[in-house]
Amino acid sequence: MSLRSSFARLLRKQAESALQLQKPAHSVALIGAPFSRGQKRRGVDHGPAAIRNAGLTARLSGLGKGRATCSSGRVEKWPLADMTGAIRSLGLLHDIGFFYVLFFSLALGSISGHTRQCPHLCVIWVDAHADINTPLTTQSGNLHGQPVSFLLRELQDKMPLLPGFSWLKPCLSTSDIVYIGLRDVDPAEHYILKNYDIQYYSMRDIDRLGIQKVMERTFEQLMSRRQRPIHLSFDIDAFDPSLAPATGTPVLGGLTYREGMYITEEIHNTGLLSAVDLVEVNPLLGASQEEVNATARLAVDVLATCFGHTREGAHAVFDELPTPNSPDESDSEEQVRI
Ligand SMILES: [Mn+2]
Repeated sequence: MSLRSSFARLLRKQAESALQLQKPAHSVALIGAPFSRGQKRRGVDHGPAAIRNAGLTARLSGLGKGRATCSSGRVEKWPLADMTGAIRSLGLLHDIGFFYVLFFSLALGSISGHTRQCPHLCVIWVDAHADINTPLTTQSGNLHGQPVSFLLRELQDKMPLLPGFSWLKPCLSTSDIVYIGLRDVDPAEHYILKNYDIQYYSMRDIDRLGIQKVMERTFEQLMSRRQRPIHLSFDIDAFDPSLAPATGTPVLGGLTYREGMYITEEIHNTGLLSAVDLVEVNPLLGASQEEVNATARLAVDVLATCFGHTREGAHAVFDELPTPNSPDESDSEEQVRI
């Protein structure tokens, strides 16, 4: 019996712990938004596919955090539009755990939809850019540099009425958002950050305080009155271009790999992460296939860490180490290859 039965026992044990881990509390739904409007560079609409091809689904499932569901919800039909419908369709998942949204330039729609599901959410915005120009201050005219201004209640008297945006209701206050990683901020954006008292940690602040302090202060700021769901908007250009070259607006001097992973580890550890936008992976902008792959792999690492991968090891498969012998197996021919 010995070897076979211990093997069977081990398998059974693994199956049991796998079943336990399939509690829906950690379901993850993925929505690709192959969308490139709102800016001039094409190719970012291939970002979701590149990230999936880099093994995202398997990686998330492998964390033992339940099923990663690749939603059939591709949102290209609703460019810039209200994502409430898509997010509501994930509402069931959300009631019992995480959902996860993979977007580009659609923070407008995803945050807007998410706030209707979770009115008291807060936003952590990790990006080289503040994306907070108003349509009247933007230098590039790119909508992808403006989404936050549309969302903030305090800025509404500075916003012109634009055709096609009537669905959008401002849903965040300036105290609901914290920026991390800024290093390319336009003058009007700087004015807004300062004068509207928006909390931000530029790369200089990260140099000065260290990433651990930055995360501590971020949570203090957002959770001081109460714990609330977190919407993470993570632009891959927050990383240094040496790590994430395949992106539209790279800026030197970005996050190191370790700083990026620390941010998402800490967010995961709060247990409050409710949705993630991972944006701006652009496979057409890598100088080589290797650059594209490196950027997509980095995105997968960010997302895996959001959902429980840790650098100290994810122990999901084992809740207990197998012991060598029960008494009836003491004479078994357990073999060790030497
Ligand atoms: Mn950016």
